[in-house]
Amino acid sequence: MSDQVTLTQFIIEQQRGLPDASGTFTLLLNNIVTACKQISNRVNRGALIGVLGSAGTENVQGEVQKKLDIITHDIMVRALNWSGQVGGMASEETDDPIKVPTQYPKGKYLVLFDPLDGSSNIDINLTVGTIFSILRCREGMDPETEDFLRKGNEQVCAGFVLYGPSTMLVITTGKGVNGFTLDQDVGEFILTHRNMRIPEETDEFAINMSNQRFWEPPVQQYIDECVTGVDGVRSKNFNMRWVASLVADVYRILTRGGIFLYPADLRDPSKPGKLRLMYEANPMAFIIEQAGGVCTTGREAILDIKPQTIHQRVPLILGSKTEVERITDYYSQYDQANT
Ligand code: AFP
Repeated sequence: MSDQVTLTQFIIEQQRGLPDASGTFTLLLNNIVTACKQISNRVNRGALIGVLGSAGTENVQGEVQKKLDIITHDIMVRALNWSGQVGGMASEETDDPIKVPTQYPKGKYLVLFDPLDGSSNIDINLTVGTIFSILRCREGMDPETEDFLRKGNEQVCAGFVLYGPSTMLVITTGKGVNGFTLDQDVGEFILTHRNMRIPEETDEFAINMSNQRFWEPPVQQYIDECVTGVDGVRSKNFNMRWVASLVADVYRILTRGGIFLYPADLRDPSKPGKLRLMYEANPMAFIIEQAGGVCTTGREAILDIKPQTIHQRVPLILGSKTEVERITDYYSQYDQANT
C-alpha cells in the first residue's frame, strides 16, 4: 500500500515542474474524478437503483437518451459548475455549451465531455465510459460557442474513465499516457499502468462491418486485405473485435495494439462519420498520439481539424502506427487517382 501512487499525488508531482502551475488544474481534475466515481457507482448498481432503460427523450444528435445519459450529464455539470476552476462546459447531451451559474466564479478552463459513451450498451451490461477534454480559456470570461471551437492540439488534458470489470481512468496532460484503477475499498484511483504505449504493429482491427456497403474504396481495400489474411497481400491473418463502445475499443488498442475505424459514411454527406469531434475524436486523438499511435480521418490528422460546430461529426481512424499509416496511404493514392 505504502508505495502506491494515487492520481492526486501523480498530478501534483507532474504539475510541480511547471512554472505557471497554481494547483487549479489539480482541483479541476479532482472534481472530474469525483463525478466519475459517482457515475461508476450508478452504473455499477444499475437495475438495483432503477437507472437502466430509455429516458424517452432525444438529444441534440437525434439519439434516444438513456436514463443514465441524463443522470451522468447532471452529475458532471453539478461537480463542475460551482468549483471556480471552469469558465464553461460543453456536453454531448445538450444543444449549447453550459454556462457557469452567475453566483459562482468563473475559472480558466473549458471542459467538454461525453458523460456516458457507449450508452446503448448499458442495458446489456457491457463496458461504458466518460470521456473528457480540457482547454484553457481567459479567466473570468463567459465563453460563447465559438470559444470552444478549438483544434484538438490545443487541449491541455484529455482522459476517459472506463466502467468495466474494473473502473479505470486513462489520462494525458501531454506527457505520455497513464492508467489508474479505482480501488473501491479506499475510493482512490491508483496508478497501475504507467506510460502506456501502443504497439506499432498489429493484426487486429475494429470496425462495424454492417456498414461495409457504404464505405469509401480505401476502407474497402484495407478491410478486404485484412480479411483475406494469409492468402492475400498481407500474408497474415487478422482478428476482429467491435465492442461498439469507443472507450472499450480504445482501451484495448492502448493495451495490446490494433486499429479502430469509424470511417466516412457515404449514405448522408451531412454526417461524415458517426463520432463527435469535440467529445470523442479530439480527446481520444490526444491520448492515442501521446501513446505512440496515430489518429486521423484518413485524410487529415484529427488534432489539426478546426471545428466548425460544437457537435461536428468526423470520420475516425486510430491505433497502431503502421496500420493507420497504411490506410492513409490508400486514401491519398485514391484521392490522387480521382482528382
Ligand atoms: P452510443 O453512446 O449511442 O452507444 O454510441 C457509442 C458510439 O458513439 C461509440 O462509443 C462507438 O464506437 C460507436 O458509437 C458504435 O457505433 P455502432 O452503433 O455503429 O456500432
